Amino acid sequence: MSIVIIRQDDKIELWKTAIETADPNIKVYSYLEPHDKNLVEVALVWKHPKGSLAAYSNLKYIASTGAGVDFIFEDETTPKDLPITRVVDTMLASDMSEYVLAAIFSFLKHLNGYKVDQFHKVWKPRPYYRISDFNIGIMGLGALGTVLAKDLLRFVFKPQGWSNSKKVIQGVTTYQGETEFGSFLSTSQVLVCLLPLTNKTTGILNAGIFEQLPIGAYLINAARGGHLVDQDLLDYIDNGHIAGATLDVFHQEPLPLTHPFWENEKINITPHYASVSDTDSVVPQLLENYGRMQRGESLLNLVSELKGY
Ligand code: NDP
Ligand code: OXD
Repeated sequence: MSIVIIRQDDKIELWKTAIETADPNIKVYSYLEPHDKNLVEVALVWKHPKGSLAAYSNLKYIASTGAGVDFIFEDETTPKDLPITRVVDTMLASDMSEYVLAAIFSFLKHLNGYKVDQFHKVWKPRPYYRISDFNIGIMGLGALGTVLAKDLLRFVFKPQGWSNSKKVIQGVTTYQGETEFGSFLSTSQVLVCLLPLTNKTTGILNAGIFEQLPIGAYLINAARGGHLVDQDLLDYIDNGHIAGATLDVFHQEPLPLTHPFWENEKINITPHYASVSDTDSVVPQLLENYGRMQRGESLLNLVSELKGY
Protein backbone atom coordinates (compact mmCIF):
# COMPACT_ATOMS: atom_id res chain seq x y z
CA MET A 1 0.00 0.00 0.00
CA SER A 2 1.50 3.33 -0.95
CA ILE A 3 1.13 7.00 -1.86
CA VAL A 4 2.21 8.54 -5.15
CA ILE A 5 3.15 12.20 -5.57
CA ILE A 6 2.32 13.67 -8.96
CA ARG A 7 3.41 17.24 -9.66
CA GLN A 8 5.54 18.90 -12.33
CA ASP A 9 7.57 21.30 -10.21
CA ASP A 10 10.73 20.56 -8.22
CA LYS A 11 8.97 19.81 -4.92
CA ILE A 12 8.38 16.05 -5.18
CA GLU A 13 11.37 15.16 -2.97
CA LEU A 14 10.38 17.79 -0.40
CA TRP A 15 6.90 16.26 0.05
CA LYS A 16 8.17 12.67 -0.11
CA THR A 17 10.76 13.28 2.60
CA ALA A 18 8.30 15.21 4.78
CA ILE A 19 5.75 12.35 4.70
CA GLU A 20 8.28 9.55 5.16
CA THR A 21 9.90 11.41 8.04
CA ALA A 22 6.56 11.95 9.73
CA ASP A 23 5.59 8.29 9.27
CA PRO A 24 8.39 5.92 8.18
CA ASN A 25 5.85 3.10 7.76
CA ILE A 26 4.29 4.77 4.73
CA LYS A 27 5.85 4.12 1.35
CA VAL A 28 5.82 7.22 -0.86
CA TYR A 29 6.79 7.28 -4.55
CA SER A 30 7.41 9.96 -7.08
CA TYR A 31 5.29 9.23 -10.13
CA LEU A 32 8.53 9.40 -12.10
CA GLU A 33 10.23 6.46 -10.33
CA PRO A 34 9.45 2.75 -10.89
CA HIS A 35 6.58 1.59 -8.65
CA ASP A 36 3.65 -0.80 -8.70
CA LYS A 37 0.71 1.43 -9.65
CA ASN A 38 -1.79 -1.20 -8.51
CA LEU A 39 -0.62 -0.82 -4.91
CA VAL A 40 -1.10 2.94 -4.81
CA GLU A 41 -4.09 4.02 -2.72
CA VAL A 42 -3.61 7.77 -2.59
CA ALA A 43 -2.44 10.31 -5.16
CA LEU A 44 -1.08 13.58 -3.78
CA VAL A 45 -1.34 16.00 -6.64
CA TRP A 46 -0.52 19.54 -7.59
CA LYS A 47 -1.03 20.51 -11.24
CA HIS A 48 -0.35 16.92 -12.33
CA PRO A 49 0.14 16.17 -16.03
CA LYS A 50 -3.29 15.58 -17.52
CA GLY A 51 -3.98 11.86 -17.89
CA SER A 52 -1.46 10.77 -15.24
CA LEU A 53 -4.09 9.84 -12.63
CA ALA A 54 -5.86 7.44 -14.97
CA ALA A 55 -2.98 4.96 -14.65
CA TYR A 56 -3.87 4.26 -11.00
CA SER A 57 -6.82 1.90 -10.87
CA ASN A 58 -6.92 1.21 -7.11
CA LEU A 59 -6.94 4.76 -5.77
CA LYS A 60 -9.09 5.33 -2.69
CA TYR A 61 -8.93 9.12 -2.96
CA ILE A 62 -7.08 12.03 -4.57
CA ALA A 63 -5.54 14.72 -2.35
CA SER A 64 -4.67 18.17 -3.62
CA THR A 65 -1.64 19.55 -1.80
CA GLY A 66 -3.10 23.02 -2.27
CA ALA A 67 -6.39 24.68 -1.38
CA GLY A 68 -7.57 24.67 -4.98
CA VAL A 69 -8.80 21.62 -6.88
CA ASP A 70 -9.70 23.22 -10.23
CA PHE A 71 -6.82 21.45 -11.98
CA ILE A 72 -8.21 18.06 -10.87
CA PHE A 73 -11.67 18.76 -12.31
CA GLU A 74 -10.14 20.22 -15.48
CA ASP A 75 -8.47 16.86 -16.22
CA GLU A 76 -11.20 14.92 -17.99
CA THR A 77 -9.35 11.66 -17.41
CA THR A 78 -9.47 11.99 -13.59
CA PRO A 79 -11.11 8.77 -12.32
CA LYS A 80 -14.79 9.52 -11.61
CA ASP A 81 -16.52 9.13 -8.24
CA LEU A 82 -13.32 9.16 -6.21
CA PRO A 83 -13.27 11.36 -3.11
CA ILE A 84 -11.12 14.48 -3.54
CA THR A 85 -9.61 16.30 -0.59
CA ARG A 86 -7.88 19.66 -0.42
CA VAL A 87 -5.77 21.63 2.05
CA VAL A 88 -7.45 23.73 4.71
CA ASP A 89 -4.65 25.10 6.83
CA THR A 90 -4.19 27.97 9.25
CA MET A 91 -0.75 28.85 7.90
CA LEU A 92 -2.01 28.91 4.30
CA ALA A 93 -4.78 31.25 5.42
CA SER A 94 -2.57 33.59 7.43
CA ASP A 95 0.00 33.74 4.61
CA MET A 96 -2.79 34.76 2.22
CA SER A 97 -3.96 37.46 4.64
CA GLU A 98 -0.44 38.86 4.87
CA TYR A 99 -0.20 38.98 1.07
CA VAL A 100 -3.53 40.77 0.65
CA LEU A 101 -2.73 43.20 3.48
CA ALA A 102 0.60 44.03 1.83
CA ALA A 103 -1.18 44.71 -1.48
CA ILE A 104 -3.81 46.91 0.18
CA PHE A 105 -1.25 48.98 2.11
CA SER A 106 0.81 49.38 -1.03
CA PHE A 107 -2.28 50.73 -2.82
CA LEU A 108 -3.23 53.09 0.05
CA LYS A 109 0.22 54.68 0.09
CA HIS A 110 0.95 54.47 -3.70
CA LEU A 111 4.11 52.40 -3.12
CA ASN A 112 3.87 50.91 -6.62
CA GLY A 113 3.62 54.37 -8.21
CA TYR A 114 6.61 55.63 -6.20
CA LYS A 115 8.67 52.62 -7.31
CA VAL A 116 7.92 53.52 -10.92
CA ASP A 117 8.78 57.19 -10.18
CA GLN A 118 12.07 56.09 -8.63
CA PHE A 119 13.15 54.40 -11.86
CA HIS A 120 12.49 57.70 -13.69
CA LYS A 121 14.04 59.81 -10.87
CA VAL A 122 10.71 61.63 -10.40
CA TRP A 123 9.84 63.37 -7.06
CA LYS A 124 6.04 63.55 -7.09
CA PRO A 125 4.08 63.39 -3.80
CA ARG A 126 0.49 62.13 -4.17
CA PRO A 127 -2.42 62.49 -1.77
CA TYR A 128 -2.57 59.20 0.10
CA TYR A 129 -5.47 57.16 1.41
CA ARG A 130 -6.25 55.95 4.92
CA ILE A 131 -7.57 52.64 6.24
CA SER A 132 -10.88 54.35 7.06
CA ASP A 133 -11.38 55.52 3.45
CA PHE A 134 -12.32 52.15 1.98
CA ASN A 135 -14.51 49.09 2.23
CA ILE A 136 -12.54 45.98 1.36
CA GLY A 137 -14.82 43.59 -0.55
CA ILE A 138 -13.82 39.93 -0.38
CA MET A 139 -15.24 37.60 -3.03
CA GLY A 140 -15.35 34.22 -1.29
CA LEU A 141 -15.77 33.90 2.45
CA GLY A 142 -14.33 30.39 2.77
CA ALA A 143 -11.25 29.14 4.60
CA LEU A 144 -9.11 32.00 3.26
CA GLY A 145 -11.65 34.80 2.90
CA THR A 146 -12.96 34.43 6.46
CA VAL A 147 -9.49 34.64 7.99
CA LEU A 148 -8.71 37.65 5.79
CA ALA A 149 -11.90 39.40 6.93
CA LYS A 150 -10.97 38.87 10.59
CA ASP A 151 -7.37 39.99 10.04
CA LEU A 152 -8.62 43.14 8.26
CA LEU A 153 -10.79 43.91 11.29
CA ARG A 154 -7.71 43.77 13.51
CA PHE A 155 -6.23 46.59 11.39
CA VAL A 156 -9.53 48.49 11.66
CA PHE A 157 -10.33 48.09 7.98
CA LYS A 158 -13.98 47.78 6.93
CA PRO A 159 -14.22 44.32 5.39
CA GLN A 160 -17.29 43.01 3.61
CA GLY A 161 -17.72 39.67 1.92
CA TRP A 162 -19.70 37.84 -0.72
CA SER A 163 -20.35 34.10 -0.89
CA ASN A 164 -22.80 31.47 -2.10
CA SER A 165 -24.35 30.86 1.30
CA LYS A 166 -25.06 33.46 3.97
CA LYS A 167 -22.25 34.01 6.49
CA VAL A 168 -22.35 35.63 9.86
CA ILE A 169 -18.99 37.10 10.90
CA GLN A 170 -19.02 39.69 13.64
CA GLY A 171 -18.05 43.12 12.31
CA VAL A 172 -18.25 42.05 8.67
CA THR A 173 -21.09 42.99 6.32
CA THR A 174 -21.91 39.89 4.30
CA TYR A 175 -23.69 39.49 0.97
CA GLN A 176 -25.03 36.33 -0.55
CA GLY A 177 -25.50 35.04 -4.08
CA GLU A 178 -26.35 36.78 -7.33
CA THR A 179 -29.13 38.96 -5.93
CA GLU A 180 -26.82 40.75 -3.48
CA PHE A 181 -23.78 40.84 -5.76
CA GLY A 182 -24.53 44.33 -7.11
CA SER A 183 -24.84 45.88 -3.63
CA PHE A 184 -21.57 44.24 -2.63
CA LEU A 185 -19.73 45.50 -5.72
CA SER A 186 -21.01 49.07 -5.60
CA THR A 187 -19.59 49.48 -2.08
CA SER A 188 -16.23 47.71 -2.54
CA GLN A 189 -13.43 50.22 -3.16
CA VAL A 190 -10.92 47.39 -2.96
CA LEU A 191 -12.04 44.09 -4.47
CA VAL A 192 -10.21 40.92 -3.42
CA CYS A 193 -10.92 37.68 -5.28
CA LEU A 194 -10.57 34.54 -3.14
CA LEU A 195 -13.08 32.38 -5.00
CA PRO A 196 -12.43 28.85 -6.20
CA LEU A 197 -12.31 28.48 -9.99
CA THR A 198 -15.49 26.70 -11.09
CA ASN A 199 -17.87 26.78 -14.06
CA LYS A 200 -19.75 29.57 -12.29
CA THR A 201 -16.76 31.73 -11.38
CA THR A 202 -14.69 31.46 -14.57
CA GLY A 203 -14.38 34.94 -16.08
CA ILE A 204 -16.27 36.53 -13.16
CA LEU A 205 -13.81 39.44 -12.98
CA ASN A 206 -15.03 41.12 -16.15
CA ALA A 207 -16.22 44.47 -17.54
CA GLY A 208 -19.74 43.88 -16.19
CA ILE A 209 -18.56 43.83 -12.60
CA PHE A 210 -15.79 46.43 -13.02
CA GLU A 211 -18.51 48.83 -14.19
CA GLN A 212 -20.36 48.32 -10.91
CA LEU A 213 -17.34 49.09 -8.71
CA PRO A 214 -16.84 52.63 -7.40
CA ILE A 215 -14.63 54.74 -9.67
CA GLY A 216 -11.00 54.41 -8.58
CA ALA A 217 -11.46 50.89 -7.18
CA TYR A 218 -8.48 48.56 -6.83
CA LEU A 219 -8.43 44.84 -7.73
CA ILE A 220 -6.48 42.08 -5.98
CA ASN A 221 -6.73 38.64 -7.58
CA ALA A 222 -4.98 35.93 -5.58
CA ALA A 223 -7.36 33.11 -6.53
CA ARG A 224 -6.95 31.89 -10.12
CA GLY A 225 -6.07 33.53 -13.44
CA GLY A 226 -9.21 32.01 -14.97
CA HIS A 227 -11.38 34.35 -12.89
CA LEU A 228 -10.12 37.39 -14.78
CA VAL A 229 -10.91 38.60 -18.30
CA ASP A 230 -7.50 40.16 -18.89
CA GLN A 231 -8.49 42.59 -21.65
CA ASP A 232 -11.41 43.92 -19.56
CA LEU A 233 -9.03 44.78 -16.74
CA LEU A 234 -6.66 46.56 -19.15
CA ASP A 235 -9.59 48.53 -20.61
CA TYR A 236 -10.89 49.58 -17.18
CA ILE A 237 -7.42 50.63 -16.03
CA ASP A 238 -7.01 52.59 -19.27
CA ASN A 239 -10.33 54.40 -18.85
CA GLY A 240 -9.48 55.22 -15.21
CA HIS A 241 -12.41 53.36 -13.64
CA ILE A 242 -9.97 50.93 -12.01
CA ALA A 243 -6.94 52.49 -10.32
CA GLY A 244 -4.76 49.40 -10.59
CA ALA A 245 -4.40 45.78 -9.65
CA THR A 246 -2.25 43.28 -7.81
CA LEU A 247 -2.31 39.90 -9.56
CA ASP A 248 -0.75 36.70 -8.25
CA VAL A 249 -2.38 34.26 -10.66
CA PHE A 250 -2.70 34.11 -14.44
CA HIS A 251 -4.33 32.13 -17.25
CA GLN A 252 -0.90 30.86 -18.21
CA GLU A 253 1.86 30.55 -15.61
CA PRO A 254 4.57 31.72 -15.84
CA LEU A 255 2.94 34.76 -17.41
CA PRO A 256 4.09 34.84 -21.08
CA LEU A 257 6.73 37.49 -21.77
CA THR A 258 4.54 39.07 -24.46
CA HIS A 259 1.59 39.61 -22.08
CA PRO A 260 0.60 43.32 -21.75
CA PHE A 261 0.35 43.03 -17.93
CA TRP A 262 4.17 43.08 -17.72
CA GLU A 263 4.34 46.56 -19.19
CA ASN A 264 1.45 48.10 -17.27
CA GLU A 265 2.71 50.38 -14.50
CA LYS A 266 -0.58 50.11 -12.62
CA ILE A 267 -0.43 46.34 -12.36
CA ASN A 268 1.65 44.58 -9.71
CA ILE A 269 2.61 41.04 -10.64
CA THR A 270 3.67 38.28 -8.25
CA PRO A 271 4.49 34.71 -9.38
CA HIS A 272 1.62 32.67 -7.84
CA TYR A 273 3.26 32.87 -4.46
CA ALA A 274 0.67 34.61 -2.31
CA SER A 275 0.34 31.59 -0.08
CA VAL A 276 2.10 28.26 -0.49
CA SER A 277 1.36 24.96 1.27
CA ASP A 278 4.03 24.41 3.91
CA THR A 279 4.94 20.74 4.38
CA ASP A 280 5.37 21.02 8.19
CA SER A 281 1.93 22.54 8.50
CA VAL A 282 0.12 20.38 5.93
CA VAL A 283 1.62 16.87 6.27
CA PRO A 284 -0.20 16.16 9.59
CA GLN A 285 -3.60 16.63 7.93
CA LEU A 286 -2.52 14.47 4.97
CA LEU A 287 -1.51 11.69 7.40
CA GLU A 288 -4.70 12.13 9.39
CA ASN A 289 -6.68 11.46 6.22
CA TYR A 290 -4.46 8.52 5.27
CA GLY A 291 -5.22 6.97 8.67
CA ARG A 292 -8.93 7.70 8.30
CA MET A 293 -8.96 6.02 4.91
CA GLN A 294 -7.30 2.91 6.37
CA ARG A 295 -9.78 2.79 9.27
CA GLY A 296 -12.72 3.29 6.91
CA GLU A 297 -13.60 6.66 8.50
CA SER A 298 -14.81 9.72 6.62
CA LEU A 299 -12.10 12.01 5.22
CA LEU A 300 -11.48 15.61 6.25
CA ASN A 301 -11.59 18.58 3.85
CA LEU A 302 -13.59 16.78 1.18
CA VAL A 303 -14.49 18.67 -1.97
CA SER A 304 -17.95 18.61 -3.53
CA GLU A 305 -17.81 17.33 -7.11
CA LEU A 306 -21.18 18.95 -7.74
CA LYS A 307 -20.03 22.43 -6.64
CA GLY A 308 -16.49 22.01 -8.01
CA TYR A 309 -14.87 23.25 -4.77
P1 NDP B 1 -13.15 27.72 0.10
O1 NDP B 1 -13.76 26.61 -0.70
O2 NDP B 1 -12.95 27.50 1.56
O3 NDP B 1 -14.03 29.05 -0.04
C1 NDP B 1 -14.60 29.43 -1.26
C2 NDP B 1 -15.59 30.56 -1.00
O4 NDP B 1 -16.07 31.01 -2.27
C3 NDP B 1 -16.80 30.11 -0.20
O5 NDP B 1 -17.17 31.12 0.69
C4 NDP B 1 -17.88 29.93 -1.27
O6 NDP B 1 -19.20 30.15 -0.79
C5 NDP B 1 -17.50 31.03 -2.24
N1 NDP B 1 -18.02 30.75 -3.58
C6 NDP B 1 -17.75 29.72 -4.41
N2 NDP B 1 -18.41 29.83 -5.56
C7 NDP B 1 -19.15 30.98 -5.47
C8 NDP B 1 -20.05 31.64 -6.33
N3 NDP B 1 -20.35 31.14 -7.54
N4 NDP B 1 -20.62 32.76 -5.90
C9 NDP B 1 -20.35 33.27 -4.67
N5 NDP B 1 -19.48 32.69 -3.80
C10 NDP B 1 -18.89 31.55 -4.20
O7 NDP B 1 -11.78 28.07 -0.62
P2 NDP B 1 -10.47 28.70 0.05
O8 NDP B 1 -10.85 29.92 0.78
O9 NDP B 1 -9.71 27.67 0.79
O10 NDP B 1 -9.60 29.05 -1.25
C11 NDP B 1 -10.11 29.86 -2.29
C12 NDP B 1 -9.21 29.77 -3.52
O11 NDP B 1 -8.00 30.48 -3.32
C13 NDP B 1 -8.74 28.37 -3.89
O12 NDP B 1 -9.74 27.65 -4.59
C14 NDP B 1 -7.52 28.65 -4.74
O13 NDP B 1 -7.88 28.72 -6.11
C15 NDP B 1 -7.05 30.02 -4.27
N6 NDP B 1 -5.73 29.97 -3.62
C16 NDP B 1 -4.69 30.70 -4.15
C17 NDP B 1 -3.46 30.70 -3.56
C18 NDP B 1 -2.34 31.52 -4.09
O14 NDP B 1 -1.19 31.37 -3.66
N7 NDP B 1 -2.58 32.44 -5.01
C19 NDP B 1 -3.19 29.91 -2.35
C20 NDP B 1 -4.34 29.21 -1.85
C21 NDP B 1 -5.56 29.23 -2.48
P3 NDP B 1 -19.85 29.16 0.31
O15 NDP B 1 -19.05 29.36 1.56
O16 NDP B 1 -21.23 29.64 0.46
O17 NDP B 1 -19.72 27.79 -0.26
C1 OXD C 1 -3.54 26.68 -3.74
C2 OXD C 1 -2.58 27.51 -4.42
O1 OXD C 1 -4.62 26.46 -4.29
O2 OXD C 1 -1.41 27.54 -3.99
O3 OXD C 1 -3.24 26.23 -2.62
O4 OXD C 1 -2.90 28.19 -5.40
